[in-house]
Amino acid sequence: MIQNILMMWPIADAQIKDLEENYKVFKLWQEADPESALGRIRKDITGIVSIVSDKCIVSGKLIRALPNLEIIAHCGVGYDNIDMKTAKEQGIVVTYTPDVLTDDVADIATGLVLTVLRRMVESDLYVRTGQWAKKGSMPLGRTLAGRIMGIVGMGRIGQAIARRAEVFGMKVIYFGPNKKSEVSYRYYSDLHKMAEECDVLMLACSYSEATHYLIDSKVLKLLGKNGVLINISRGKVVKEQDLIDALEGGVIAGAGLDVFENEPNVPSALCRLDNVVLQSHQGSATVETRTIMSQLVVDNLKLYFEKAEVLTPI
Ligand code: 8YV
Repeated sequence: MIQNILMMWPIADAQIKDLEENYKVFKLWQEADPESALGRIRKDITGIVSIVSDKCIVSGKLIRALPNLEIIAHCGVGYDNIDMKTAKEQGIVVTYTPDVLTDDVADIATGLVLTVLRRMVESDLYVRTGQWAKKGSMPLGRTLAGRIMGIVGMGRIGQAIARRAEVFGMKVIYFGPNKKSEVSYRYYSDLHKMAEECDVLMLACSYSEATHYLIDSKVLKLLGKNGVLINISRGKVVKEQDLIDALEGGVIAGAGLDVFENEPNVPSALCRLDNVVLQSHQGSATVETRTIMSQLVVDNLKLYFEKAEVLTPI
């Protein structure tokens, strides 16, 4: 029996081709009227390929509308776009792509620390706009070595960021729901205490009810006027308006943001600020990593349909 796969947003090209050679693939983003297309094919669909995107919300309503759905193969390590409760209730197998993107995401996080503290994006603009020649040297940046990085979420990605921070001579501390036996960094069970203690507050946690709006005006005030916030997790971990107020009011020194509350829409207030470096959710966005992530999606689907097994279940 040929399996019918619903793809809501593209993964890497070669892996889409591979899927098309083995299955019937419905590319929802190419449909002029996705609602009615779904209505026509919904009973045939046995698998979904999803990816972290505002275009790819695997809601409870969608899951319930597909009576023969067996597997959701997700391309990403964060899966907050999938209604996991409904998937579990309906007995749907869900897979994701952990580990393979850890280094790339940690690199972007480290790059943001470097670009914000050393004012590299500002300096690039200073040169391009001729201000260097007109005004002379730029205001000074800040040294990384000796600064304290407080990491929220000491999972795989948090640990990879910590290793990089140490190479730059930074001291690492962390906050999370539990102390981790595999690391020796100082653990804080109280986010407020850690925010007060650190210079760079690094968000590397997953998004859930527990981390929704974890970073608000109170945390930012404790981070303080020399503090910097870096977010490579999910936009909704931060109350974006509180962050804008803190940056505009000099409550914190700067921010490096790869993720936003309402992607791909970024508030113009953030775009106007010099002390902020913005990225378009680029954590795993390399040719190599996106290929490996996409291949893992394909491998999970194939193994499931051939042997009722998967490689990386959630
Ligand atoms: C996305 C991510 O998968 O894995 C995650 O949780 O946020 C990213 O790696 C990627 O941006 C594709 O949308």
